[in-house]
Amino acid sequence: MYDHPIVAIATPLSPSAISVIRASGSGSIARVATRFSRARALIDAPGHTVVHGMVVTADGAPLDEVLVTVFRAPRSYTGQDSVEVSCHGSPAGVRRVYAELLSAGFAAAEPGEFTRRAFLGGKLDLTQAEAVNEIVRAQTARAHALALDRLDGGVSREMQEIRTRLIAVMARVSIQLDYPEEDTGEIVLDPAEIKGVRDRIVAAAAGFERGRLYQEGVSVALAGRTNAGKSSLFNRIVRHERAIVSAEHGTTRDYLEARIDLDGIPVRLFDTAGLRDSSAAIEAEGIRRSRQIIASCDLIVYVVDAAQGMSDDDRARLDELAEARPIVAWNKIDLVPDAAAAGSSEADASRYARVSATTGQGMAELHDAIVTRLLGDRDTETTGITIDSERQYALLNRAADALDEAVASLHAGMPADVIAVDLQDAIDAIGEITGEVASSEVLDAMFGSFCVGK
Ligand SMILES: Nc1nc2c(ncn2[C@@H]2O[C@H](COP(=O)(O)OP(=O)(O)OP(=O)(O)O)[C@@H](O)[C@H]2O)c(=O)[nH]1
Ligand SMILES: [Mg+2]
Repeated sequence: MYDHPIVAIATPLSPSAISVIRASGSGSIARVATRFSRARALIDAPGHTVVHGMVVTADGAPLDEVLVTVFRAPRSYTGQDSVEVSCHGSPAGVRRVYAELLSAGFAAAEPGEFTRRAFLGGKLDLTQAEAVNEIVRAQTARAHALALDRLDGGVSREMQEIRTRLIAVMARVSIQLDYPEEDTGEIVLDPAEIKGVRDRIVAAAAGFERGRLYQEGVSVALAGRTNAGKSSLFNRIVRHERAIVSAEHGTTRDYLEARIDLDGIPVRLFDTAGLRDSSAAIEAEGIRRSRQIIASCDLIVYVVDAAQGMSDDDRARLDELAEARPIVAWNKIDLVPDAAAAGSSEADASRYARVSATTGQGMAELHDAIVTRLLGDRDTETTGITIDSERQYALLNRAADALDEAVASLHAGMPADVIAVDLQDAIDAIGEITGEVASSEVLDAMFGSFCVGK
């Protein structure tokens, strides 16, 4: 099972220098050879070599000039015989070559099927398989580097160590269960030992918050009254005259969005319509939409016109938003260089920034305030592993809960079989993270989210 020949287009279908069609499974090399001008050369090619030739139809008509890379089992990504056909990157041409391979008896690959085969063939564990997908989806260099570390097995190693320690504890409980007559004393289990493993699991789970941040990114909204300089700040941050700026109040109607990279965190930055009571229908609608955006963002930068000072209106809006703990940007500081005293008695650097969208003054401080807030306490431990997968996070929590139960049972003097149940649950949960224990439903759900051809 899972070794029938499959094929997929592995690169996006848009005009490009080269596109890659990938095939794997038993007999895949011979099958490609039935549509290749130099069949013999391909069939005889050693693994990790490249054969030049033409893809041809069953009747021998040429379709494209290609390079075929040959991989022989078990030295391939999937562990099976595989080929990668590098064609010219014309979407129409790539489709013709692909169709020809289907007619040669290949099945179309399911999403993630290559990686699923790699997992089943013992080439990767589940954390590494997920890392493959995370690498493909990474939006910033930092997210990419973190995912690459997971592919290297950082998470796997930590999970193996945790599981080994739990199994050692379990072995002692099992002896007690199997030979109760041998030793009538208490179980030789130290709650502190279980607690130690539990803390390690919790630390790994904390790495999820960090992983999420870099992989999924966050949304940040610029909010404030009309004319405070939100659009000017937006343009300055995205380094592009993107939003219309004018001295007229109510310039921005629809909110604008830009994607930026803040120290490796992928950020969706929103410029919004200035908040004021407006009877004009279009502006009122823009404000309504902007409020929705502001409410849904992870972080709000509230822009105050420092030349005007903080108005009662600003104070009311800030009260409304208090729960979100907005960062307050005092803009137009170039007009009022001494305005610090006027505004922030609490000169807390993470909550206030004095900036000028016009001169660029204070932008680095604003940047730092935003990044500090986004990282919060998430980046305190920079050497720890990061986790991006909800699946892994849920399993870590399940394991930690089970160990909490085990510790509580120990303290309550429960019998060994009760403690064994919780220990086993924790061991299974950690085993599911790496895939040592995995059902086909888990695999279906996981690989279904991959790209075809990965
Ligand atoms: N001197 C000075 N003027 C600024 C600064 N930032 C913005 N302005 C001016 O303030 C006016 C309003 O700027 P915008 O960026 O359009 O303000 P906004 O908050 O987007 O306004 P709405 O879209 O109406 O809500 C423009 O005339 C800008 O040139 C600044 O830092 N210093
Ligand atoms: Mg604006």
